[in-house]
Amino acid sequence: MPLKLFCCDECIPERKNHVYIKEEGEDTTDFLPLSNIDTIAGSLSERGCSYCGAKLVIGGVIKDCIQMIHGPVGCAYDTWHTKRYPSDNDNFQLKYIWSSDTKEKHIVFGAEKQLKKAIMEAFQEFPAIKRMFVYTTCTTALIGDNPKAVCREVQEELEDVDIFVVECPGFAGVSQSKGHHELNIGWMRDKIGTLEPEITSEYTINVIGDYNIQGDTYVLQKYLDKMGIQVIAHFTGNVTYDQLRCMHRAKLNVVNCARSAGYIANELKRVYDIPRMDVDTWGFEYVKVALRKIGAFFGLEDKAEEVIAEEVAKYEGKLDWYKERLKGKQICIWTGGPRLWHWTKALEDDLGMEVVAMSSKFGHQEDFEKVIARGRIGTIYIDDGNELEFFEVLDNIHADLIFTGPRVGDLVKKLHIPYINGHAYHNGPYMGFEGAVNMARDMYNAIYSPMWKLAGKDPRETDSPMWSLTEKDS
Ligand code: CFM
Repeated sequence: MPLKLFCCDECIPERKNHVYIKEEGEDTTDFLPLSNIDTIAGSLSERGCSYCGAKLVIGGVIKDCIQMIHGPVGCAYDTWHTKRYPSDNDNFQLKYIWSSDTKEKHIVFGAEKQLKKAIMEAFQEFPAIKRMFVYTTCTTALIGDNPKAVCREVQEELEDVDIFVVECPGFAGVSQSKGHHELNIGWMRDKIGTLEPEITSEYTINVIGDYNIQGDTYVLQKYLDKMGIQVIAHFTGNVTYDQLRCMHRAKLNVVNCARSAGYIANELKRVYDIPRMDVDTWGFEYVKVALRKIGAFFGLEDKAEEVIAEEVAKYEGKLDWYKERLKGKQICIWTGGPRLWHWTKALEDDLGMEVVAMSSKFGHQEDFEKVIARGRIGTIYIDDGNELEFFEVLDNIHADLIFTGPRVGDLVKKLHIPYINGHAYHNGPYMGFEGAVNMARDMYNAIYSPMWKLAGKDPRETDSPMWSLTEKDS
């Protein structure tokens, strides 16, 4: 049971149960690090809140609705414009955010009237938009507001609008994962089955758990179009509110991010008997498998092979060029959870890289089962890691590159280790065949950047060419 207590965690020894190093012969039925439980007091967690999981990750991606945040204005601001998920309607969802802007007096007297006023104003200012998401936050949940009643009232008054309320106060659950769950279950309960789609193909699917990060959805859509498959809804990349209401009409649910959206796939199975098929849409070899699985389900094997052959012809040579230069490089993946198991073996198999440390903010037991099964011996697996632990990891291993968020990324850059945005990507999309090449290109550019030769130089050193130049000039 190779648990590890980092030196920096001596005063919080419970952290030992969250760090695991895989040994030869170990299997996940013997041991898993603890996950999806409260952050230990004293550990500076990287996790997000439940509201953030609902709004920033899933609901905020929808391209044609008003995003009304019922709470103080900061909750809206902090989840506005920070995630790169474009849309084909000129990025409406990235441009705007709305807030009921609750203040002290609303905490004392209630904020429902304030919410109604904000909703009415928003619909008036954007008369073409008839759909809305309303999110609760810590404050408005604590004072016991009833936003559902407010929204029912508005719907009766305005008639042509449709509003969905997510009860996702930040304090609910232990991480953003709770917000994913709330939104999945709420949407299933309130909205799925309330509209019928136009069916244009006998092969219909939902793509679940893909958020069009820098265009991922467009890549997948292109392959599926070529196979003659109709996507009823992408949950939730480049999707409309009304498309998501029609998810009950798909014959198959294809699930990529099982963590954030496995719930809705399970509910669609339970209620509508739609089968769930889990795939990996990142990774050159994994995408082949994904397309073959979808093809096999519908008897479209030939179509899948055609798409694969066409894409491989275009991109395999490029990937090989990067593989030559990236093989043997050691990297860390410190993101939310699923990308650990989607990426680790893909990077090893496609590019010959070695993933030496992985940290998941909010993965559950099943995510650790998957990542440890797919990961290497000797790799460090961390649940809910904190910054001090990250620095200690870097003292103990060699890393050529780190996939993480901009905050930790900027810190590791100070250690002269390149980082790539593992959440919103550097220059995506990263999904599909072309995405695998983009990811390899970004890694290559990061690792081989000539900037690293300068980064270690102190201009005050007398032998530094930069310094001597300045001295001569003066
Ligand atoms: Fe799924 Fe995601 Fe992720 Fe995620 Fe996230 Fe994300 Fe992530 Mo950042 S839905 S769980 S809550 S793949 S925002 S697009 S990158 S931590 S590993």
